[in-house]
Amino acid sequence: MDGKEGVRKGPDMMEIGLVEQATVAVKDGKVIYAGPAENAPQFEANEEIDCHGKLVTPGLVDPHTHLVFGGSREHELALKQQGVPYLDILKQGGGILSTVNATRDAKEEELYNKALFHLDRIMSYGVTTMEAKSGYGLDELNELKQLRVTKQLQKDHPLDIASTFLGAHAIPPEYKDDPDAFLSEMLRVMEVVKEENLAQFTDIFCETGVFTVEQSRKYLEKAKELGFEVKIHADEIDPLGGTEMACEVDAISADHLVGASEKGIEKLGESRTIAVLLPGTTFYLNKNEFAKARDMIEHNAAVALATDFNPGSSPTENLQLIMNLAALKLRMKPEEIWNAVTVNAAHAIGYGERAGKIKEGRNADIVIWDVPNYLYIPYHYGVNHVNTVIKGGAVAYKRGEQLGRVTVS
Ligand code: IZC
Ligand code: ZN
Repeated sequence: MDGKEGVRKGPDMMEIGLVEQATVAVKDGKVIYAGPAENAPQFEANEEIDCHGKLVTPGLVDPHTHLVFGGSREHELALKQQGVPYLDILKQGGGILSTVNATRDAKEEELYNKALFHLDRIMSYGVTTMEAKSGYGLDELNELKQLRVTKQLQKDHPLDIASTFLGAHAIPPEYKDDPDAFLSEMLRVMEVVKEENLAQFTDIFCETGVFTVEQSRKYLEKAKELGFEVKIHADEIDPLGGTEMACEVDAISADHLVGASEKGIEKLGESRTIAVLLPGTTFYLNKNEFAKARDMIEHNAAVALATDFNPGSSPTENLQLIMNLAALKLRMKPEEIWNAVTVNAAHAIGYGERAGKIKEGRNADIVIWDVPNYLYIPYHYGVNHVNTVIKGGAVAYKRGEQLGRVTVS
């Protein structure tokens, strides 16, 4: 249940610390015992939850989402069916830029209510800690607006949320001919983000038609000078060499990596950079080539998995579905998948010492599943297996009971 310390790289991803016939005891929101039932001390329990025949795991961690946005992009589905590539839709002013328009038009309160709706749904699938990126404002006013919504949600919602400034997500029409000037402007905004403590991480979309590897490297180096840990959207669609660069700048995570080169994969194994893979996006972009998870693990990389929840390339809150895709499309083993959505996912967002494990002294972030064993979830797909989500010792979601916090108009 606890197992090896630290991030789990390569063969260590097979270690899950499984305990059969376990007891978990919780007091004041913290785990005070986790281990074999037969070794558990006598507790005076106020409340007991019978988990016979059920699986109990740490709360899942979703380390890559674009949680706060206006509008939706269902009209792009028809374009996708006609075979129009994602980057072409963006080039024509759609895609990310269509969400930027909708986000700029939305009031803070609308964004808040919409994100809250999605957040409740994310938690209902077993997630207790996650990351949320900005990146649909692309100017000071609207980037800060998104980040303030995230900050308010951090205060109001039981889920723990790590915040990432993704001002460098696309080139807005105002800067179409001068991406370098746009990046300079985002570096200026980043200083405000730092002063107002609105994000722990900085991220950039390094991709054909967006930002080059060299632009991204410079931008992330500056972000580090400002005191941010850095992340990168790398080699998602075209293989540009972003994976190597991410390792060279010591990014905490490099995300997507579908087109990672052999050299990039080797570097992941030698660095502390965690490979955050997003097979839901590859599936939803209708691609045949998925990230080379097996090569990465064989080269001793630490792999994590995330939904990439966003209105364009991955409209799903369901991290369990990502676990199924990881099994079938990334050929990851069930043990590796569990580490990728718990321990490694937590490390990818700086929560390695706080989330991803059921461990004495830690917050009691626990999921009770309606399944007989841990192999079952990567196998039985398309439904929600959660029975109960416990966050910080309190029941935050229970199957069959409405959360009912908000209505979305
Ligand atoms: O809104 O399409 N890839 N950013 C980079 C995204 C996907 C989100 C989006
Ligand atoms: Zn993303």
